[in-house]
Amino acid sequence: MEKRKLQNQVALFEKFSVDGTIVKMGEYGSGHINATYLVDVDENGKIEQYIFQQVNTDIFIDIDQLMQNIAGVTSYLTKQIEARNGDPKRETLQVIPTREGKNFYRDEDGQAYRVYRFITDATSFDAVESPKDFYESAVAFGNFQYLLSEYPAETLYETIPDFHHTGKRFQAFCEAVKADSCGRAASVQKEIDFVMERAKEMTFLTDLLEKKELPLRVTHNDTKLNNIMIDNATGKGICVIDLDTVMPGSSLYDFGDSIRFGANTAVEDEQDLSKVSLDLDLYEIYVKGYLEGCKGSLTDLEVELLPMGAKMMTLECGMRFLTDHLQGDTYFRIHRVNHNLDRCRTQFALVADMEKKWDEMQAIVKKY
Ligand code: ADP
Ligand code: GN1
Ligand code: MG
Repeated sequence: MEKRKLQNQVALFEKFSVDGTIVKMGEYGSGHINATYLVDVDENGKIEQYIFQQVNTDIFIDIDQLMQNIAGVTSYLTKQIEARNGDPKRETLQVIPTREGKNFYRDEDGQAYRVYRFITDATSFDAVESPKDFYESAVAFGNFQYLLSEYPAETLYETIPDFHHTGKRFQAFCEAVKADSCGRAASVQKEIDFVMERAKEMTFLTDLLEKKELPLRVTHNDTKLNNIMIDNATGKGICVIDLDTVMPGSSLYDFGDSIRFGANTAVEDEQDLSKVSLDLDLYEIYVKGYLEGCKGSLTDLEVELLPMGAKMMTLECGMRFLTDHLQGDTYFRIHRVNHNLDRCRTQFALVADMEKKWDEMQAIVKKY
């Protein structure tokens, strides 16, 4: 995706139904997919803030469908939150329409843009700074799952088909190794071997979903810690953001991806692999919070397989980073040479550590 220049972004922001003068606009956040800006607008002397995004149209093919999903989910959540006397302006994303009443704007080159109300007085963390934040994020992601448990899943479009079908991700990986389009395969043989040694495990979760032994639910599918806003005053997980991948999926994807990102003792792109490990205390805190947030809605098998969710999501994500490295970094935004390779290595180091701590991971789940 080619990012537009900032001065063009100002003109694009003016397509949206916001009345006031833009006083500040700058790049914001550390997502890997969209181009995100924070915009300060003077509205009759009061500064209001908005998130303005150029949505990644290389990755999300059908923005109409993507925004219909988001509009559907956020208006449903608004009702759920109101019924519980919450504040929907802070507890769910709010889409700001264009002046023509559409939920996104497409420019003449086919690039897509949207605006959300900025969630004020809250923080999205790139790493766990206190165990309490991680616990609160678990409750919030569990609660998100719970609030959407009656949502008509059949009305949701699959914005990225087979997003967490690890078996299909593995096939794509094998094709990337074979094609070796950038001539990088020989230099990452160790990482390729790591994947191949686990080839048999790739379809573990999807087999159970296909056999209906695991239920298909409406899930978030990208439950990184920085996709949740933690309220600065109360420390509660106030709002789940980044709803691009809300689709039918498994609760194990949501649980697993949170562990992958948040219970790692190192950041996702750490280069010193000796710093990478699974923090069992954080893992336990998350198990507790997630189960509380889900309010008893998970089946016994889902609970039993939580450790497997963590391992599969970490393995899959590492494999996706490696695939992108082999294909020349066309998917995840990189900020340095070999960035995706570094990200892949942390994921595999974490998988290896989970395998070592497997019995403890299972024992913790049994406790709850
Ligand atoms: P990406 O798909 O690239 O990760 P996100 O939608 O997650 O994009 O946005 C990137 C970052 O921008 C988030 O991690 C968060 O810090 C910030 N952000 C996004 N939406 C909001 C919002 N409505 N209010 C406050 N911060 C937001
Ligand atoms: C991407 O959008 P963001 O940065 O929250 C990716 C996730 C990966 C994650 C790895 C749509 O998440 O699937 O797990 O990077 N999102 C998409 O950090 O591919
Ligand atoms: Mg994000």
